[in-house]
Amino acid sequence: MIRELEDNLDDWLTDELDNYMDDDYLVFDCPGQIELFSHVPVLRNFVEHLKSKNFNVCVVYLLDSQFITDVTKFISGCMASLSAMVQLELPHVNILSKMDLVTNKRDIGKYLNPQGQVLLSELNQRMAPQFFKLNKALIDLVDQYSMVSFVPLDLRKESSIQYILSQIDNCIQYGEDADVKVKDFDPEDIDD
Ligand SMILES: Nc1nc2c(ncn2[C@@H]2O[C@H](COP(=O)(O)OP(=O)(O)OP(=O)(O)O)[C@@H](O)[C@H]2O)c(=O)[nH]1
Ligand SMILES: [Mg+2]
Repeated sequence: MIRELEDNLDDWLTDELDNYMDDDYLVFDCPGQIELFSHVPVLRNFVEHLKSKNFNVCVVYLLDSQFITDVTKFISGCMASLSAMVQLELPHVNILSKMDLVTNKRDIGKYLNPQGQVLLSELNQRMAPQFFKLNKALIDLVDQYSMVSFVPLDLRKESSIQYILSQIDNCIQYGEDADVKVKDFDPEDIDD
């Protein structure tokens, strides 16, 4: 039964994707349930399908700014992002969203480019000693990958949106083909 559903979905998706042209830019807003990115292969299969259709795919992972109100929450957000990175194996942009809700932006740097030792000491201050070893193991994981950093998104600011778009375009190399296309090339122009 599930196999049949998956086949129907594949057929539907194949038909839908055939409607798009080479340089179309598609955005899929995925549901927030983390297990879809960490435990079950459904999104991985979806991505493979897109890649088989020659789409350049990039993950844009949004973490709410409320996650930086508490270092323990922030670490869980980093872990969820890492799970998606490992599971999907795609170019990946992490975004700290809803920045309009952050009133004190003074310490924001430590969350945008997290330093393991700083996070570890804050985590340890918040938790009982029996968790120190676990905290160290978690932070080591974030540090080892040294891939977890965030770009802030403030929807009120055009420049913020433009910056994020440029990061994503860079990841999927959107527009790069356009740069090298010489459609109207006229050999006679070469002498000018
Ligand atoms: N202030 C503010 N609110 C936002 C922003 N983006 C979304 N929201 C609000 O936050 C609430 C939750 O929306 P999202 O964070 O997009 O989450 P969702 O899509 O409902 O849920 P999942 O994607 O499944 O996690 C809604 O009421 C949105 O209007 C933002 O940039 N700033
Ligand atoms: Mg959503």
